[in-house]
Amino acid sequence: MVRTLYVYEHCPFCVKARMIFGLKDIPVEIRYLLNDDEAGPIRMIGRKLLPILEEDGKFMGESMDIVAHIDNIGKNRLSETVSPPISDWLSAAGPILYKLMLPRVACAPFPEFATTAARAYFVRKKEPSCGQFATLLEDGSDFVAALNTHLQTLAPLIRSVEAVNGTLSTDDIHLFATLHSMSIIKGVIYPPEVEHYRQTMARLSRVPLMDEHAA
Ligand SMILES: N[C@@H](CCC(=O)N[C@@H](CS)C(=O)NCC(=O)O)C(=O)O
Repeated sequence: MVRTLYVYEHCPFCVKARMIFGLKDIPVEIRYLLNDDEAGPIRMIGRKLLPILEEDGKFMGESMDIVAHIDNIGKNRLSETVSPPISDWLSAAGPILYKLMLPRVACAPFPEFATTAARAYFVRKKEPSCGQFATLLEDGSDFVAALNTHLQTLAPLIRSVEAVNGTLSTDDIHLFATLHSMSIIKGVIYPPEVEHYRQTMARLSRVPLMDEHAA
């Protein structure tokens, strides 16, 4: 069966969908769409939202639906046991992360921004909800400090570097996607347990971190 996953490199939801293929060693072709390509996703699922999985000519949106669908193939399913402190940690990190990540993503050399028009589309679309990127880039040091404090509280929650709760679960999908987004922010200090976890998950899921583009 031929499977194609349409993604943006920076997108945390796309990271979630990509991860399950790596974790389960299931082949998939990754295709990047330009950020201003509205017609493609709308033709596939009726709205401009990635990730989208194409399987035998059929299309599926929603990252966690894709995760569940691929997880149902073969052995080694994700555990259904999740840990409330992990979702609490993620909810608290989200608002800080958002304002730091989006302006940095907008400057990175990702395939979804291969044209000037695609990059401009992203900025135009995200700035209204997030604030002027130039201003956010000028001084984010308080936000970075807040993120670093928050990361200290994640370290004791990591039970294994191969699975945050000891057995792979959707908590790993959500947590790694957030750490992946964080990786584009320079000055973030990862406690050793978190560093080991994010490097291990990048390897196991075959989704590279964005460290090299950190700004
Ligand atoms: N609930 C969706 C959310 C997906 C989502 O928000 N994707 C973003 C990219 S991170 C998107 O395609 N937004 C439209 C845009 O960027 O124009 C999922 O989990 O797949």
